[in-house]
Amino acid sequence: MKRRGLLITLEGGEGAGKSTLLASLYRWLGEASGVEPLLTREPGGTPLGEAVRQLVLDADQASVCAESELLLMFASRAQLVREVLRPALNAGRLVLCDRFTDASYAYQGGGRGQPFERIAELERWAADGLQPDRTLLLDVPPAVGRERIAGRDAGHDRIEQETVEFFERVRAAYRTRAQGEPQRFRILDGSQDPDTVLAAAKAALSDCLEAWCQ
Ligand code: Z5A
Repeated sequence: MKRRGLLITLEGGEGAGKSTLLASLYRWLGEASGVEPLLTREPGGTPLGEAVRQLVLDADQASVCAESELLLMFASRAQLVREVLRPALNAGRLVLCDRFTDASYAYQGGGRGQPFERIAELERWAADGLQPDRTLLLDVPPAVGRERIAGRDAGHDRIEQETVEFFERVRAAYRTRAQGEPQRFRILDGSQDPDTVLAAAKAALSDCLEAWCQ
């Protein structure tokens, strides 16, 4: 019988340590599974998605309305699902995705106040109802995340320029989703040191990885 794919997603607020964890987690997943995982991200992951990313995170686009922002995130996602994720999962691959639909519930829903039922409708239609098998939520107080990225040379994208109150709402929405779907989500304390976070991430993935490898 053909092996089905495994979709793992990583979520968290700004400066939660996703990029840091992703690099070591990717290496570990490859070693532990014996196959090369596919690494992708949102917004982005396809030529169209990367162009959308440039546009939607551009700090000079100050007047983007919440509806446009939500639709742009889903335009990138619709393309990623059809061009990359579904084909990879149908081919039985292990996929690690930096953010997915939960980010739209957290940022555009929690942060911007877009109705969750509207996001759910877009999820069914534009994202083809695709659900991750496991989602790791890196949880840090927004003040900690903000402090971490304060001196970054690359500057701050449009969304990173939002207020601490915005990121408190994002965090609350993420936590509510995680609490509502305990089989899929694992909440990791992102304020711990990187080695401890990596160890917690490995433990949080071991059951689904083991089942998938059988
Ligand atoms: N977005 C959205 O609004 N709606 C959607 O549907 C989707 C996305 C999909 C792009 O995301 C933006 O798109 C994002 C949400 C929005 N906007 N915001 N904010 P992204 O994932 O590309 O960018 P990001 O979330 O802004 O990532 P980031 O700021 O680069 O943070 P990070 O990847 O979580 O952190 P990091 O780069 O790994 O670490 C930041 C610093 O902290 C760095 O100096 C590290 O060395 C340090 N660090 C990392 N881990 C630790 C630990 N454990 N301890 C101490 N220091 C640490």
